[in-house]
Amino acid sequence: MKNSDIKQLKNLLDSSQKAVIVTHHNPDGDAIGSVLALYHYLVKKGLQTQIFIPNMYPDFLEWMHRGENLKVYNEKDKETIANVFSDSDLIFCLDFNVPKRSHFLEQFIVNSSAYKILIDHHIEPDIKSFNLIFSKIETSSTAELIFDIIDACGDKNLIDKTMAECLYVGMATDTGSFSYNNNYVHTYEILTHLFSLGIDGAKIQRLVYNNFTENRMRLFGLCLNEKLHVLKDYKTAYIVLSLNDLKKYSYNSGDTEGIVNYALSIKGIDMAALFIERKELIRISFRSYEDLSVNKIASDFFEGGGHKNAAGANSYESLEATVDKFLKILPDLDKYRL
Ligand SMILES: [Mn+2]
Repeated sequence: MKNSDIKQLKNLLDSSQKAVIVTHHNPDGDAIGSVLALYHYLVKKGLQTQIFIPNMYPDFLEWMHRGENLKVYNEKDKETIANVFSDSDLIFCLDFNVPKRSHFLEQFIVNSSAYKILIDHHIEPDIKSFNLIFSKIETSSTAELIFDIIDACGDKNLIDKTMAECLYVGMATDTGSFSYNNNYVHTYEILTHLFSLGIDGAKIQRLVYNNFTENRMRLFGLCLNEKLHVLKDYKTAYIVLSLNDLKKYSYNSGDTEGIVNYALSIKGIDMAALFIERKELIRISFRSYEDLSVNKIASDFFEGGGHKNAAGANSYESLEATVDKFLKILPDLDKYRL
């Protein structure tokens, strides 16, 4: 983090009145945790702040203190939203690297003349689209970056228990509860501070992870029992879910979160993929260990991206064609073990 960037941010915070915070489509724990922590900070700094998210977050994040100004994009509010964006001095873009990842909100970001600030940890940020960029790939989560930025602005004392909970959720969910992407000493230094503010780690873990609906648990059962394919020769395991499977278990957004990690947890497997059929596209999640770059596979074959060991992509071919395409990559997998 450059001193000059922090200085610029401090000046912006002092000279601005209105801010908007946005995050990516299908917001996850890090997206929402980061957005809420920053929201509480900006409010404390005296900024009139509005959060917009492109679509609803999953149920297991519902308990977090979201303040009064969080709105989910809605087509019929388009004009009002456009006004808020154009009326705003600052737009904070959190946990995504290119405007199109914010889906419905992209148009408002691109069209607004507000000062655009990116805070993110995905590779290859689109530098042309933002005025000020805080991008750090080697960090556990965007939440961790939010902590560092607040700290660097000299405002660590403004982080309260509510904000600490939000930051903890971001850090925990982006690291599988500190089971991957978890070798940064600094992550634990931050955690020490968050716990000193009185957060209850066990309670948050329970709220975030141990609150499956019966349907979601049974959907996991289906995945592991019937939908999992293991290709030992390629050290690869993958799960394929059709629209019908999802319908049968009354799928809700977030229900498939974490399934792909089970495939990766099989002994001898170092790459896992999850294919989910949606109405208009196939959503793919990739996970891998160590040197195997699933980010590169996602971008080379499916116009996706993310992190080296955790990436996502969309496919506009059929479910079968998409899986076929994936299977054809496997004989050349060693190319991606960098
Ligand atoms: Mn993240």
